[in-house]
This record gives sequence, C-alpha cells and structure tokens, in this order.
Amino acid sequence: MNLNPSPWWQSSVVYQIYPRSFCDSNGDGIGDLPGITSKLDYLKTLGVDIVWLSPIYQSPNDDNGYDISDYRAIMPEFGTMQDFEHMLEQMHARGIRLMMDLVVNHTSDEHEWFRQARLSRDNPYHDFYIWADPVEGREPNHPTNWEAAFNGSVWEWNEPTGEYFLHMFSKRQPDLNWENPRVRREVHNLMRFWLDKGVDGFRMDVINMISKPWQPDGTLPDAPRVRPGFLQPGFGMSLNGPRLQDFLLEMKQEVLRHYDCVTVGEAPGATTELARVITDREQGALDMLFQFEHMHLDAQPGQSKWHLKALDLSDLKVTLSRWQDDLAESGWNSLYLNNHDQPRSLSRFGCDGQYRVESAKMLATLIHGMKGTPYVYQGEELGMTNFPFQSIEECQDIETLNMYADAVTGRGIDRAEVMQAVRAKGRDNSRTPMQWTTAPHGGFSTGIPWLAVNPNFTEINAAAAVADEESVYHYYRSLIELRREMPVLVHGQYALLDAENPDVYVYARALGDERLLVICNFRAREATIATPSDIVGRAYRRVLGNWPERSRDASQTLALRPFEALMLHARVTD
Ligand code: TEU
Ligand code: CA
Repeated sequence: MNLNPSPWWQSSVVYQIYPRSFCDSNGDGIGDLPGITSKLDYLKTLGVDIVWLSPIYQSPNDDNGYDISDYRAIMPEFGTMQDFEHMLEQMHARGIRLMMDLVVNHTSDEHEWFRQARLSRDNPYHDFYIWADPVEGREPNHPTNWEAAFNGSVWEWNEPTGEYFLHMFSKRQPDLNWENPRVRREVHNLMRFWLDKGVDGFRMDVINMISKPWQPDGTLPDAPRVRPGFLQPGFGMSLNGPRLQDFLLEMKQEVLRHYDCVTVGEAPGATTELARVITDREQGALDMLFQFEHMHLDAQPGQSKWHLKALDLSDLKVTLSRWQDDLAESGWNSLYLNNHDQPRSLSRFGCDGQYRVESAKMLATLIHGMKGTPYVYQGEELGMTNFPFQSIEECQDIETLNMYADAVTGRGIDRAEVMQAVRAKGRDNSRTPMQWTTAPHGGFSTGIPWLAVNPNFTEINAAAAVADEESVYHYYRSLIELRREMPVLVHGQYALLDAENPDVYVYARALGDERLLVICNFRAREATIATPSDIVGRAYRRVLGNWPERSRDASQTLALRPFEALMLHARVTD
C-alpha cells in the first residue's frame, strides 16, 4: 500500500459541462454561466465532486471555444468575469470543485499573439507559432504532407511573411511553438491567473501534441504514405513528441506543484507506457490522462472514426483491462465513455430504444465499477441519446462539416452514406442542448437554441428523471454515492473474469478480504455466465443492479436478463 494518503481526486467523480449546451439564462439560445449557476443544486444532488467546464474564454467560435483569442477574458455570450466568480463561489459553497479547460496546443488566429506574429518575420511574436518555407520543386509545395484533423493540409499560407504556418486542427487554430521559452512562460502565467482566482485544476486539451518531431535540420518529417494522393494522415505525427515530458515537468515545477489542484491531460494516441510515466504519483507531471484506445474500437482498424464497425466486446475487454492492469501500481486512470467529441455512448454501445434505461445503467456500471476517476458528461446521467440528423444543414460542428464537404464534394461519396456516419459519430450528437423539462426546447432556452434539442426531450428530461426513483439519474446517484462509501471501488485491484464470454463483461475488484464483482450483459437478450468463484457457495450481497432483484440459487451459472448489470459484494475471510 502507498504510504501517502490518497489524494482527493482519486475518490472523486467529475461532471463535464459543455457550456454552450447546458442552460441558457437569457433566451439568446446559447448556454451561459448564470445558467450553470442556476443548476448547481441539481449537480449537488447528483453528488459529483468536480465540474470540468469546456472552454468559456473569449473565442470567435470556429471550434466552439477550442480556439481561444484571449485566455483571460470570458466569452461575452457566456457572461462576465463577475458571473464567473459568482459561479465559482457558488460551486465551492456546495463543496464542488472546478476544473477549467486549458487549450494551449494552439490559439485562435484572432489571438493578439497571432495577429502580431503574422505581420512580419521579425515581429517579437513571430516565433510564438510554427512557420516553414515552401518546398521548392514539389507539388503542392507544402512543408509536409500532413492532413489536418479537420481536413485539408495542416499548412496555411501567410502572405505578409511568405511562409506557411502549422495548424493541426482548423486553419483558424494555429499551433503554438512550445520550443520557445516565452510561449511556455505565457502559458504558466495564464495557468497561475486562473489558479489564483481559485479554480481547482485543468483538463489539458491535446496536451500530448505540444512537442513536434523536429529534425536536426529544423524541418518536420513527412507522414508515411498509406494512401494515394499528397495528403496523408498527419495527426499521429505530432503526438507524444520528444520534449513532451520536459515541457510537462517544467509546468509542474513552475506552476502545478504550488497548488492543490487536479490535472487530466487529453492524450489521443497515448499508450499505457506513456501514461505510467506521465501520471506517476511521485515522478509524473499530471494526475491522469484521457486515453482514446477504447474510442477507436468501433472504427475500421487504421481508418478514420467515420469508417464504421460494430464493437466486438472482447476488444473492449482487452483494451480496458490493459489500462487497468498496466496502471495498477503506478499512474491513475480516467474512466469515460462520453464527452463533447464523442457520440452518446448509449446509442453507440447500448440500445437507445426498448432497453434505453437498462443499457444506460449497464454502461454506467461498467465505467463506475473500475479503478480510476469516473467522468460523467452532461445528459449521460439522463440516458440522453444521439440525434436523428437527416441532413447536414442540421449540423454545426466544424469537424463534421469539413468531413462532409471533403467526402461528398471532394470525393463524390454518396450523401446518404456520409449522413449515416454523421449520425453514428458526429460530435453534434453530444452537443445538443441538455434536456431539462417538457417545456419547449426541453427547458434549455426560452429562445431558439443554437443547435436543435433532441425531439425525445418530452420523454427524456431531468425533471422526469428526478421524479422517477427507477431512472438512469437515480442510478448514477447511487453509483456516485457508492464510491464515497466503498473503498474497494476506489482502491480495489482489478481483475478481468470470464474473458472469453462474448456477451458479458465481468470483472472483480479486490481490497483485503473484500470482493466486488461487476457483471455487465451487453446484449438485448438473456445471457449466462459461470458464477464467479468468489461468490460460489458464499453469502454475498447485491449492492446494485438495473433489474428488480430476484432470488438466485448458488449454482454454477448465473442467468442475466437483457442488458442486466450487477454489483455483488462478498467477503472471502472463510
Ligand atoms: O480534441 C482533440 C481530439 O483528439 C479529438 O477527440 C477530436 O475532437 C477528434 O477530431 C475527434 O474525432 C480536443 C477537443 O476536445 C476538441 O473539441 C477540439 O476540437 C480539439 O481538441 C481541438 O482543440
Ligand atoms: Ca444565453
């Protein structure tokens, strides 16, 4: 056992708010800070410990706030600095901590640094960004062949200086040059600005992209050619670069270690080896990472997320178990199935029709039973579903819009086929407004919401869920409460059981003589498992389940109903 007491964020549950879609207080159709403040009692009753707020800073909203033009100002649509301070005070008054989004791999092209940087090669801010000359004798003459995350080249021409600048996302999100110590100092300063205001930590956007793979001659390498044409997948080229650790350890030394705060680094392409190093309690720089391996399991291997594939449950077992096992001794996991970039997990891995409630609870059980810090994304606790997008006009997300244009206009792919991918994977699925009541627009706004509310709000909404003891909401409440009551949920060792079962995910948590068994049927039909040996012939207690309790004999097999989830507790003293 670790001699140091366990830090507060290890026994916490985090709730993510996407401010644009949470609650609109003034009828302009856009969620805002006073709207969030008005719902804090709802979050308090749910029981969450930390709120992660997606970006609320000044931004032209090319990527909904992930393109920041002033790190110290609040986006006027969301409110004022007074609104922010009031919200923070009200959170703290309820014992809820606040984790801010830190987006410092790139800025907006409207940030003052970039406005200056693009003016001339000798501007003092020029070196805040990443520039390269055209390559003579190649067509196109781009410095590398990388395709941006939101389609097109990562290189955009800047006429005044006669150079290209690098943008891993949209061309309005230029990447910062982390090799420049002045950039790092500016980032440290803005982090201190928010920590000194009293915020309790950061979720760091694509933080493992900040170190680029510079070659000795000062250029960046081409991506391997995996398909015809000039542009090749470029995202992976900028992940886990050579100086990532240096930059993060410096950030810890300069800023993080001076505050009692929590950090989670968003890290696509992170391996467990990297996570062990980065999230080691003594030597590491961050508390935990968002890894993405389990988010790629329903895409064709080696293809983009839009190439759909049904989830094979055994892939999910292998992946999540590896993260549990490899981080058992050092490092810490974050646990999630949803966020503002992912479709609703219920529609994705469960069933959003007949067994909506059962499968939402089943997926919640899977995640909240594991070792790590669970994240709940707004509306997940209501069992919100994907949106039935029929046409691209209903979408707002830059990733989806660019992909659609590239596929339909650029490559002549059938619209219906592309819309099928948008319905399955588009980021707007999770960004539709929070469904509060049966009032027009789900009670999210008295005006016209910036993105349409899912028509199923009449049935799926917070008011109905709070009133119904059997709702998904109350199940989440129970799970969150259990984490507070049962140390085995926080600290227990994880072990996968019945690995070969194609329908049911079963695992155990062990702490001292305590055993907690988590059993999740992923199918819309009955299934059977071998009774876990820890409970064979033993008295055990059903801690939680999503179907009415029924008596079970102590036989060798255990029968499960459609999407049934169980948490069973036993002591193995005898
Ligand atoms: O996401 C980065 C990321 O790797 C993704 O999940 C990304 O959305 C991907 O394209 C999904 O297919 C972060 C933010 O969470 C996302 O909202 C931003 O758009 C992105 O960084 C750029 O800041
Ligand atoms: Ca508003």
